[in-house]
Amino acid sequence: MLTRRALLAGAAAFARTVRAPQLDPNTLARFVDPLPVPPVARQAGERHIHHNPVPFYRLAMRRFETKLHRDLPPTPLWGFGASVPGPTIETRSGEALAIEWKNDLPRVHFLPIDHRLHGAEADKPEVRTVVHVHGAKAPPESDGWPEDWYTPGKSATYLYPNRQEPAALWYHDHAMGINRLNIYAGLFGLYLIRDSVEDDLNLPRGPFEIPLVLCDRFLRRDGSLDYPVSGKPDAPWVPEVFGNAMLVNGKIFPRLDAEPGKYRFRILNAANGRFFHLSLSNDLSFHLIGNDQGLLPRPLAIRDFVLAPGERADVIVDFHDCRGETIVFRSDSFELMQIRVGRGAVVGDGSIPATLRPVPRTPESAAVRNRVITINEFMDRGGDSMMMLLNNAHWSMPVTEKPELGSVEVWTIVNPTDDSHPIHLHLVRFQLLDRRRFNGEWYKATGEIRYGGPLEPPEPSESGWKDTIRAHANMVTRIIVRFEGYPGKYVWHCHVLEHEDNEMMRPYEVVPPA
Ligand SMILES: [Cu+2]
Repeated sequence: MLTRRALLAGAAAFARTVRAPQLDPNTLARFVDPLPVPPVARQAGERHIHHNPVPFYRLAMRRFETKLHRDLPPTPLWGFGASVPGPTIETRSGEALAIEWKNDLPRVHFLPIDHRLHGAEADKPEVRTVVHVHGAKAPPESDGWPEDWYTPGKSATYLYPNRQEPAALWYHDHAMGINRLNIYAGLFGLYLIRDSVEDDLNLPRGPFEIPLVLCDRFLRRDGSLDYPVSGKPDAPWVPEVFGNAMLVNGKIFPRLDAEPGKYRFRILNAANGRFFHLSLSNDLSFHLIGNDQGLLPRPLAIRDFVLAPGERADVIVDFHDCRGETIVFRSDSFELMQIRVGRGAVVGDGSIPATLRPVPRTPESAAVRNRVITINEFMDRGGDSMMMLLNNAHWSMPVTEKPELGSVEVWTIVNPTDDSHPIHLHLVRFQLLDRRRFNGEWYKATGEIRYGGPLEPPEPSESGWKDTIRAHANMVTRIIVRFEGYPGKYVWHCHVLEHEDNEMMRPYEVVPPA
């Protein structure tokens, strides 16, 4: 007799094999949809935490359909609330809040699960979620441990103390072994922390402050999401996904009607694997004012910059001299969004201050330990990437990184692979010390680091506080980290989601000082 679960799985498999043809996004009319801005999350009451009332939010993950472009049929997505990106959480430094993350999703997944991956075995429920706020200094029980997933109908309530400087964080699914599929389906949104120091800077705000959440997807002509598969039916995992349809705030080729004033754009790369290389078609400068973990000491004028998956950029663009112009926001040859600058007078667009906020450099002498971390890639017999590891260790092996609470460590990331990997540590913020080219082939053969270039200081766009760092191919990347926050178990991983789901994630444990 067939169980209900087997019947459902069979139906899902059938739906996957009968595929509509893929969409060529270049056939879509450009810049016909206004840029949507995700709604701000609304408080749902208060919760008492240690006898103190804190704002309470409830965000449900649901299946819904939405149009990604005027001329496409609605796309079935999974998102928070009723939008992708989900509602933006707005909060302030030092003001705690609680969120109930509710799983109201269907019981069958609509994207191809690979049951060979650790944590996604066939005996696990297909649809599982657990939410992590990327960049949050949260206690371990509220961090979204990848194995603390729960199934449809269930929820988890997490407390966020927000004892950290203002920054653009983001929330997303982190469920073991299917995180890449859940995020591809739409389970992500922004989480903005502000404070009075930032308020006093008079940065562009209100209608002049706009989030730009970037991602790429493959779509079918019927509008549905297409997640690529390997071609091996029992092993559908692919090592990377680079979609051909670029979405900004959930729209393909949107248009922003702007005033000829200053705009603050909070940019997030929420893609599974694509690195965006961003610029404006008229070569107008971005005034970079912040990155992952908040404001830089002072603005930096840059013409272009790279954002890897998980990274954020906080930029001001001044359209004052662009009255009547039409500008394209682009990533290399991909057109992401059009900006049509009006001709009217501008009121209340804020300023670009000369200085922003002190970012004291953590001296290397403060470090009590230097941990050397290697990135290891394994190929199958056909030369295809099969798996990537951190320090040659699988997820389930014992914890090896146990920094003491409050201590400072240098992590030296040795990457002899041919890919750049964005490495993210939960809980903490850190600074990039430097990078240095080395001979990856020699290292793989001998285990010895043979440098082939000088020390390279951080790029301007990577100065300041980071929580995700690009470990470039054949480079040694050094970061300095102070393990502030809470003792307990956290994770660190590559933010290329296909890598993360296939063992490129490890636990680490912050231990009380001896
Ligand atoms: Cu990676």
